[in-house]
Amino acid sequence: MCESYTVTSVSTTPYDDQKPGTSGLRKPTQVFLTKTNYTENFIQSIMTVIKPSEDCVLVVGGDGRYFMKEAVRVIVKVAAANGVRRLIIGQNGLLSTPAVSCIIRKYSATGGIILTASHNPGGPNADFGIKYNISNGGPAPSKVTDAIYEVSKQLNTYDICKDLEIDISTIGHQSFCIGENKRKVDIDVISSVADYLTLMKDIFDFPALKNYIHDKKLKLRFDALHGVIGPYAKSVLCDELGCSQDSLAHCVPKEDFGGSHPDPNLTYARDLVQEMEKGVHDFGAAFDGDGDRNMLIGKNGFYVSPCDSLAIIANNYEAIPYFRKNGLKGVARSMPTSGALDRVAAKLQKSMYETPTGWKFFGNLMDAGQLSLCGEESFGTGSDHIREKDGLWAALAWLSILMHANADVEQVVKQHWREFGRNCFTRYDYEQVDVVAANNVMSGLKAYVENQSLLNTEHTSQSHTFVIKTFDDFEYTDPIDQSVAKNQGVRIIFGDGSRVIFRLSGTGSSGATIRMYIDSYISSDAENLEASAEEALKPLVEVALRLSKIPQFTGREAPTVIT
Ligand code: VG1
Ligand code: CO
Repeated sequence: MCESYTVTSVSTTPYDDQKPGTSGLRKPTQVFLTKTNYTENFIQSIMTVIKPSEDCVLVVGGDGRYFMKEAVRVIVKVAAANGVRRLIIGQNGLLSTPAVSCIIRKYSATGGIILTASHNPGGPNADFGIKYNISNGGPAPSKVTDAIYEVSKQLNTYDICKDLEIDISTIGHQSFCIGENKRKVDIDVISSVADYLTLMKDIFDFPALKNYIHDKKLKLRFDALHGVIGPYAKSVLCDELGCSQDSLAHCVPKEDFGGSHPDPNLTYARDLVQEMEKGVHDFGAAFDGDGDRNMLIGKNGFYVSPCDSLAIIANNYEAIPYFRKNGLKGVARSMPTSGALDRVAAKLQKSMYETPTGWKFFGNLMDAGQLSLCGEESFGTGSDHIREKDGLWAALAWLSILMHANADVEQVVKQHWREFGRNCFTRYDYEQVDVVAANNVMSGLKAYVENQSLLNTEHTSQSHTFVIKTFDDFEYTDPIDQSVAKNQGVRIIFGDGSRVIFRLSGTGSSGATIRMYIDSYISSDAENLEASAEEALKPLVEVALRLSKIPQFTGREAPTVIT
């Protein structure tokens, strides 16, 4: 006998703002709290699009932020009413984004719903988010998110099992009977960490890493910024690799991430940088709220740019058992990510793909067996072991490289520059800019794309002269399904290979965020190879600001964040 629940159809009013951005629907938490049925509507829209069949299995979990548990409750009730056969839920609702991807693939699930606004702050006065992933474990492609959005704009009713309440705090199995024909729904609450840990042990040589850390007396510091990675970091570092508990910083997930941004960059993960600067720890890593991003820091605070990190992992792929076994099929980077990877791909004679911003664009290539390793400048690195970027994976990849090279972080990075030259990279973010001003910046740039009047013109700053060779709006045709993504960022490429890119963020929850990306190449024999990247980038930054007129249009003298 199983407990029975009835399905109620509730009438509702559609919303016109439930359009998923670069990575899911992200809004101020207040929107979810105060707009009637806002969550129910969106979950119903997902259900209407995926049309759960009798073998539909969904994975559900999130980064622990405020409102997550409430959202899990809603998902259980609406999914059960819509015919989902089985739900796999992380204990207490906690699952990192990479873990969701891993679990979808491992159990051949139909998809998953991830409750996170990733690196955006959390709490009643910050952000919440909901993201749908498909059966390959990756973020839903645009055709799916567009369909969800279309449904959401016309939704008049949602189905719900109002009284179905489940316990998500205890690992175990529960079954319920739904509706008149007693359709069965199975709910499995699983360990947040176990499946992901098994996968990591498959990819990396844990016993060797443990010995290496022990023999070299390495001191590690992993900072979870109070996001979901805490329990994963504890399990991997302390329980498996034998590190002491003081390797863990901010590793207890909090609903408001302790009041700060769970964003692993030099600004918001300042604490880690300061700790590393003391010279006590050998290797440090910080992760974002949902655990898919990583920032890596070496001894004495040596910073590894995410673009370099990707290129260095590619060049050292044989240090990672998974790649040794499966080979490196091809590599990819998002368009604004620096060209450091391109140089490695050329040396290794591997295919290199340049995709629009957002992890969903890597999925098809991976599914087709053409892509093994990819990354984004936004502190995202990953491989085809799952279909999301993976913060902890990146840290373990680096540990494997350090072990293989028997060198420290700084030595590995500098050796790479000496071999390939150095792509200095920076990103300026202008957050919460007036939407009209942001659009003016972009239309000004697009006018240049239209009329091509700046082609071959010279732009000088601090005795550097840059000649514009390409001024375009990036467009991408997926090599696998031929789908086309237009308007993916205005790109200016100069004669020396340096690049400047402008685009508007698709993950903010209010106002507009302008991102300006600068990628400037220093050849391996240059005197300033190891000098400060900031200095090296100055001339190009100045040219970029002049061309885009960001200060004039936005009234901002300086960006909100520089990474
Ligand atoms: C940003 C980054 C992008 C990343 C996305 C999701 O998008 O630039 O590279 O894939 O966030 O990351 P946008 O549209 O704001 O530039 V996560 O860790 O927030 O899911
Ligand atoms: Co994230």
